Amino acid sequence: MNSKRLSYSERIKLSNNALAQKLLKLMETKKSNLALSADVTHSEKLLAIADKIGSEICVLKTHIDIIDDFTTHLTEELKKLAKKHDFFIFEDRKFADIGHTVKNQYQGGLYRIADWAHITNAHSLPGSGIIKGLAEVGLQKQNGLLLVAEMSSEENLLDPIYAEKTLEMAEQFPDFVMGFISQHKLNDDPRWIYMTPGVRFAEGKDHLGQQYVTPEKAIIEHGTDIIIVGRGIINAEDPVKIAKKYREAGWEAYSSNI
Ligand code: S5P
Repeated sequence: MNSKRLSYSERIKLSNNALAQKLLKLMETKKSNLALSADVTHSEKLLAIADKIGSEICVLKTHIDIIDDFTTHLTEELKKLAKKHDFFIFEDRKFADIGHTVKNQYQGGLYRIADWAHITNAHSLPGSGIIKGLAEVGLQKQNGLLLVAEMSSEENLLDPIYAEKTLEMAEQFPDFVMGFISQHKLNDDPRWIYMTPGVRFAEGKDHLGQQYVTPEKAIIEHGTDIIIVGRGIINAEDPVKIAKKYREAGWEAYSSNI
């Protein structure tokens, strides 16, 4: 089991990443360390769920490229909802190319991710050029980047050495990299924010190799900061009710551990 940790608010002053500071502050005032993975395929459905669950979450995670009827109206409305309910938008783009290419993918194309997503993520696989390319667009907008250090899916290739090298890469860009997508906290540096997907009340797997741990395990045993829950909420009969339960479970686990 992990030892006790600093509170989110104590970590604000230790961070020199603008977005990490804002997120830690928001988590503490809103008392939420829950991110909703809003993996739905229609604009109206995404907006409806963001509006219904927005008050429970600190982060709304999107996969904008699974939306069947995308127009910029969607991202404009998402921005409004983020203001209304006070959450950050995280586009789970998992960039994975050379710096020059990801820069274009981040700022341009159909989705113009950098204009509306406060947070995005990238694989460290291509090397530090990927971070530099994204930072050339994202830093001036005060956006933040998460590096994928570990994955939740079975047989993934992101071993402990890969995670360690990802951490070393992040250390070169603390003003833009705010933390990691990972299953475990990688070290005790309080600047890094850890977000963990593959979280559900019922541990187990789906039929495509996704593996789940409980909110308590993710936060207390694995030392993460934010639980990312998708189908555990989206597919529930009453998503609002279950989102409140995940929020409570996440916050209680954190509160018992500081
Ligand atoms: O290792 C990972 C990294 C991510 S970002 N495993 C994941 O499952 N994800 C994402 O988290 C995945 O793309 C999906 O959007 C979400 C998990 O959804 P759930 O329905 O399984 O909770």
